Amino acid sequence: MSTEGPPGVHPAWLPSRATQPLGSRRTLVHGTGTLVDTVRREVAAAGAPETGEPALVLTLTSEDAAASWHVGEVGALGDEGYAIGRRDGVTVVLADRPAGLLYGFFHVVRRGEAAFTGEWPLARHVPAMPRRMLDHWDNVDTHPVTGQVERGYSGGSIFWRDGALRDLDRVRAYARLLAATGVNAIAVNNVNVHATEARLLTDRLGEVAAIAEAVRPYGIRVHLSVSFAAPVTLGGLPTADPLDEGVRAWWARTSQRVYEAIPDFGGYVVKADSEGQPGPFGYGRSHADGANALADALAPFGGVVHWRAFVYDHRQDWRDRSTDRARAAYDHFAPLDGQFRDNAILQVKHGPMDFQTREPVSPVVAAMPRTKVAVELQVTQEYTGQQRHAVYLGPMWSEILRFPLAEGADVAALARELVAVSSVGDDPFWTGHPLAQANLYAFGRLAWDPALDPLSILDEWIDLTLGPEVDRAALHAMLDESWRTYESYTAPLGVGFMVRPGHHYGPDVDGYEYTAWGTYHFADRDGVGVDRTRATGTGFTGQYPAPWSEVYESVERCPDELLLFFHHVPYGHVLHSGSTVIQHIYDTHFAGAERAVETRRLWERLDGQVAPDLFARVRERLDEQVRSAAEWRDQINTYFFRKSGVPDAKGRPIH
Ligand code: BDP
Repeated sequence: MSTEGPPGVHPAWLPSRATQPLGSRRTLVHGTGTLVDTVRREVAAAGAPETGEPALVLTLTSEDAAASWHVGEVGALGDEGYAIGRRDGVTVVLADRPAGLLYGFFHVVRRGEAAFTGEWPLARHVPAMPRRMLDHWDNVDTHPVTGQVERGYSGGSIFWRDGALRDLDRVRAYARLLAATGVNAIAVNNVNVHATEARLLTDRLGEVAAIAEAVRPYGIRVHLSVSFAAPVTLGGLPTADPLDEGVRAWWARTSQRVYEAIPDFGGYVVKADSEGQPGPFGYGRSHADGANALADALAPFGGVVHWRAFVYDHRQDWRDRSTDRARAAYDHFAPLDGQFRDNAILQVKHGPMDFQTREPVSPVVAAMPRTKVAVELQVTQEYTGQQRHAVYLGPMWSEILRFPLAEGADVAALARELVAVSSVGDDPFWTGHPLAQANLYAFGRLAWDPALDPLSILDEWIDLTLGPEVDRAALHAMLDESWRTYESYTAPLGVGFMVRPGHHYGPDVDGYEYTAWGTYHFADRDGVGVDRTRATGTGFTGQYPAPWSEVYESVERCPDELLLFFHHVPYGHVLHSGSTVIQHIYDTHFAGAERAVETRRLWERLDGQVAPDLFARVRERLDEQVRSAAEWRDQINTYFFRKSGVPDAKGRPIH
């Protein structure tokens, strides 16, 4: 098995170099099962010798070889956990189940030489989230508006080309990369299910089975986005009413066939009654009725339905200030708490709007204690620079996961699962911008352990991908603050959607201001921001538990970075930082665009240290980032100068 990945594809964080520390050391693997065999193949591919004293032992706890390692001390390791320690010159990985052994193996790879030095007691590692999932928004065909991968910035799909399933070598290499981060589930197709993709559930099911077979050796299960209208469009029934017996029987039969083809199939992902997708509202039913119908069909086989909470009216009247898209998910779903089946998981975007650069955490995450909630992030950088801007999202996600939304519980504790929209395509660098790989890597690592430091995760990625000798300081200087840098030259203080409509790249302050999408900033000559207070606004702040309902309600207590998300304030309003809103806009936009220039300068230090094609690709993207950041700076500053008439206190050029 090649460890470098398929030809023409740039190795990502698991080139053979990463497994080199194993190459000179004898390794013993004890246990049986598909994933144990995968570990054996990995060890062999790393070139580990077959004779001599073992330096690494990977064993299931049920094997005799585990007996001398005080297994009892670390307690149960579950389906995916492992324990790792080192004694008498031998590193040991123990796991109760084969998947744990695989994750333990990748732990050794991550640590490199350090896994073979010193002595340390057994330490237990179990994932915080039982499912760590990536949703691909891939179409089989190329869609006339959204292309083949919706919001994809890395070329075409790794699964399909020209309407047919591709050679799956690349997918096998992808599964290996994902397993090394801890991801254990993928949904293979777009949540907006078009006619061709709908058939993956029925007559094209063989393609899904082939993908499942390709990723299975790395512990990854396959899920499928399905259309709520499938009983009508595929089954020829007169209705898709979730309470109709014929409809329920159709889902049961169809799901049975899926499991005959793919015994470890994960389940369905559903976007219903949202942005034109069909759903239970069309039949006068609730979203619990809708989700439960599919959950019941999957339950006999152990499958789950991921039901998305991204449900809102995208045909709003922009003149009506009482409507608020931020409220929609909570308004639709919070009253249904307790009504969802055990195998129905409500998939909630991390913020109340739509993956903006800065949003508060969605109040839905704390509002449904009797419902299993998955938090959804976006690895693909739809609103954060589209893989043309170097933006490391680890710090943003870490902030979200650690946010203490409910009394005594942060988001990571409230969520049962973490899901993200994938950023991978058939691009030679996997993610378009080579540095965007770090986001994919960080997603898996944070889903495994949300307490990890995102900057240490970045170090892991640098070591594994670019090697330990590269100018790490330059990379940290480029990436550590890059999310905040992007925020500073784009939309200020929690205001969102100042992007060009449709493709969402580049500035267009009023692009969505007078449209039906519900994404407003309400800038006028006196002020800017959305009043979401209970006192005078949309009442959205009331969806939060204390203390956040009060913190966000209060213009004095609201954090600066979310001020315009929650309040409409005059341009002269003084922030906690001491600056006025208008001066903050000017200052951050000038500074952000300068930091983009600095980022480009820092990359030059890596010339000669990384592969020339990789170096060139990043350089080309940085040129675009610098251009785009200047464009953002000029348009945002000019817009607010013309609206407010307030000149820049520092006298810089604004037209
Ligand atoms: C938005 C995207 C759109 C997706 C939608 C979703 O612009 O392409 O279909 O989210 O999550 O951010 O369903």
